[in-house]
Formats: sequence, C-alpha cells, structure tokens
Amino acid sequence: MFTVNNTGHVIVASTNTLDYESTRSYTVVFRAENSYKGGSSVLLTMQINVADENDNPPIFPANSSRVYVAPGLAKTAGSVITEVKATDRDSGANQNISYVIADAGVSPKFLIGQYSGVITSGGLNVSDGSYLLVILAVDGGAPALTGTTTVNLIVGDGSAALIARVWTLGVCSVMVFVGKLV
Ligand SMILES: [Ca+2]
Ligand SMILES: [Ca+2]
Repeated sequence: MFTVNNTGHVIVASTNTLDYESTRSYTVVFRAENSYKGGSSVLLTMQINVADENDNPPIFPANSSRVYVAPGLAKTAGSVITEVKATDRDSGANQNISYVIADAGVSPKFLIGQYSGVITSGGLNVSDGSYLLVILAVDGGAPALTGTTTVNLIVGDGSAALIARVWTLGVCSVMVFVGKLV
C-alpha cells in the first residue's frame, strides 16, 4: 500500500485503496539499510493518517413517504407536520447536512428546518389536497453531494378521521403513514 522511493519519499501505491470510512490510520515500519556489504540498518515507525474525502452522499431511509395531515394543523403557521432525516457516512463538514425544499410552488406553504429536517406549516394558502414536497439533503463537502426524498402531504378531513380512528385503536403514535390506504 505504501512504498518508499530512493530519495526517501513515501509513495501511496494507489489512492483507490485508501478510504477514511474503512481505515483511518496505518502504522508503517520502514527500514533503511546501508548499501555497503554488512552495513547497518535502522527502523523507522511512522503513523500515516488518512484524510476524509466527501465520497458519500446524504441518504434518506426511504425514497418517498406519505403523510396525512388534518386541515387545522396544516393551516396553522408553525405546526409541525412531519420530519425527515438523512445520514451521511463521512465526517466533519462532509457529513453536516442542510435540508431544503425544492420549491414547486409549495413554499411558503410549507417550510423545513435547515438543520433539523422538521417540516412545518407556513400557514399561507394551504387548502385541502395533495402537496408533493421534494426534499434535498445537502452535505457540507466541497463539492457538496445531495440526497433526495419526496414527501406527499395529503391535507383533508378524511385524514383527520383516519387519524382519530388510528388513535382510538391505539396502534399508532405518530400521524405518518407510508403506503396505500386500505
Ligand atoms: Ca469519506
Ligand atoms: Ca458526505
């Protein structure tokens, strides 16, 4: 993985073999030999640290989700609608994630916390119906990498009835449903 040239410089055989997420440091022992016959030798132990590269994008646990929202909640500014969260295998700034909504006419109806991923109602002109929010997670690397998920918000009285029913059954503690209604 590492070699030394005849001027004493340490050479990385191939950068493809180095990955901060796999191995963060190597302890390498070099031996310098006197070229004369019977000459002495000396050992040098060196720790080589691998720097992190921004080679992992933010990843959401699902490509899409569906959230049913009671109209009263959706139309009240500041109400928490749902939350998204992406993860990133890198370190430091390379794993610091900011969230934005790719605006398709949904802003300022819905807002997202830049670092929290919490989606709240902007309280403006939210009517019953379906809203498709495309959420981007952008890491702090240079260049930055991006992950995407979509959240389909369905605002309507029917959802309120569903939520009430599920609460009555006591099988759900959050108002988030993924998949089809049955
Ligand atoms: Ca990395
Ligand atoms: Ca990253």
